[in-house]
Amino acid sequence: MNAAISYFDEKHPVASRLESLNRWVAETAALTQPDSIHWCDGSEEENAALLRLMQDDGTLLPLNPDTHPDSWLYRSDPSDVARVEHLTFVCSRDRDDAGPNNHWMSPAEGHRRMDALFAGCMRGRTLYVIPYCMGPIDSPLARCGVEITDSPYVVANMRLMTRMGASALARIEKEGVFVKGLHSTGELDPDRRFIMHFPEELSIKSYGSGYGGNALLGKKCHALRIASWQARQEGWLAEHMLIVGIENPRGEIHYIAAAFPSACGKTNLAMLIPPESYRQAGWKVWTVGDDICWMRPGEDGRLYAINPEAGFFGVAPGTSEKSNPNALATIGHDTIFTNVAVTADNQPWWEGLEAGQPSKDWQGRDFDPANGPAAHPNSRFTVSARQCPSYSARAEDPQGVPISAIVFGGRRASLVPLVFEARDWTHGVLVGASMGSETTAAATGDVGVMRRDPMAMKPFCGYNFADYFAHWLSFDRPGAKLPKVFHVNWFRKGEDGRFLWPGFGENLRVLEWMIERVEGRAGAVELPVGLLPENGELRLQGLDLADGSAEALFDFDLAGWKAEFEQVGAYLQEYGSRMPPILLSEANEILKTLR
Ligand code: OXD
Ligand code: MN
Repeated sequence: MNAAISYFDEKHPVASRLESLNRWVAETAALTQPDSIHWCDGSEEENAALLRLMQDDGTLLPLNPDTHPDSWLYRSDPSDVARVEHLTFVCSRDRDDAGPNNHWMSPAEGHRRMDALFAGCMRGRTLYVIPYCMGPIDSPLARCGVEITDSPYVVANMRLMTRMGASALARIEKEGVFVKGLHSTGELDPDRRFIMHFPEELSIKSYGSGYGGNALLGKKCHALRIASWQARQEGWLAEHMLIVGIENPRGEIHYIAAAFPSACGKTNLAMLIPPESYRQAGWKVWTVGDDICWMRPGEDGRLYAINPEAGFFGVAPGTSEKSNPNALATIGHDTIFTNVAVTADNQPWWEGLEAGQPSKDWQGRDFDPANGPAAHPNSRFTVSARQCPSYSARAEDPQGVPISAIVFGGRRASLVPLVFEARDWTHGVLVGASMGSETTAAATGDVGVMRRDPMAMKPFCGYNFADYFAHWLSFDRPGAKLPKVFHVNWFRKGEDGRFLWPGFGENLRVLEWMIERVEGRAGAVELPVGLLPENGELRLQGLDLADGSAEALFDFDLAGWKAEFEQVGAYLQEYGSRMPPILLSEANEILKTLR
């Protein structure tokens, strides 16, 4: 008998009616040699047993049950705390399909390297099979996958971040198609760590990291890299965007999708609490998603979006009663914290929490400021979205929500104004394509370095950016009722190095202007780079801005913009003949006007 098939006996029962799934599990087991196989059903009992197992072996430490019931602390290996972009590959048959924006390896070489790492790696461990669905289980926009992992921490996180277990398996068996994700934490050796994507095979192999972005394969690997490839073939978009509903005093809700690079405030914007005067006037904010957005044109020509995730894997540092009270309320119970510090009474703690004091740092050492921050700058919380007080009633709508505006935004200390609007869809695609932002701790490498991060997808687009921009442009077709496109910059600084804009809840003022523009009720002034709010149309009453800030936020630096567009032109040229000519000419026209 085939060695692979011997994995299906009394000890390793067949658990699916889908032959291709059983076969893949058997082949993987034959390669990785686990002691046992567990098919996850997603039940409460299963979760409780896994949590108990991890508590018993010290993987999870219980937090203060009075202040944070049913919540856990996980301390990762100190070398495994963020995404590893330099070790992340797209293995397409043709190198040009992956594009200059991705590291590439041939599929044969990718499999060879990964299979060598996976050989025998699960000896002494349990192999978990996690069927999951990205998106509401009954949504035509949702897509399914199966992750095989040897990490119970991954199982517990996938349970919070996706619709996982029996219902997902039932959908997979009905559809017969699923993304295959194979993961092992391996020996956590940074020199034996790779995250590889095989988009033509709808498969992922990830070895040597337990960190969320590398190991929860439903998230970045499936819902962005593989899904962006699938979306191009099937006529939709898989984006690194939050989705938020803004309800005005008339009770109308506009849904906005916004792309910001990792750790640039997507979670805060998605959970925004309106300023007091707006609250009194009846404004409300509804959270649909904080990281990923799948959109496709509906019959009425509008774009409809779902959040493929079921939970938040949010950055803890900076989360406070002031910056994001909804997030704090969300993570008050049933939350897994990763790499945060703890107080003397065992509550989770991080820089910017503005309450309590750290006693032990993220590595479990007595806190000593000489060792650096108490919580790792990329420490995280994993929690079900259903716990969020502002969770939208439409978040589980299988048809998704109609999108009124798309927002791009980077972290730019200078040049880029608080807000501007794109003239039309083509200009909007250029605005997204030319996004720049300073790097953050969400990926290993230098922090604070300006880089081009088109549509906040630099680390996540599973194919050539030139083809991706062409795909975006293709949505502008007869009958389309596309959202307006905007660009924001919450991070502009004054000459004294301080942020000019207070951000957080006050960002609603900027969203209000966008909505007024969508409804045709606000004016705009045209500059070469886009449309800016007409004087007085951005509501600033009641906002305590420092003298000159309101002007400085919109200050137009002609020489700076010329330099910016020269760089953007050169950047787009790097993609060669695949770059859509219309994008190059649009950038050129702007440069000419600036000159
Ligand atoms: C994330 C990221 O975790 O973008 O969402 O890194
Ligand atoms: Mn993200």
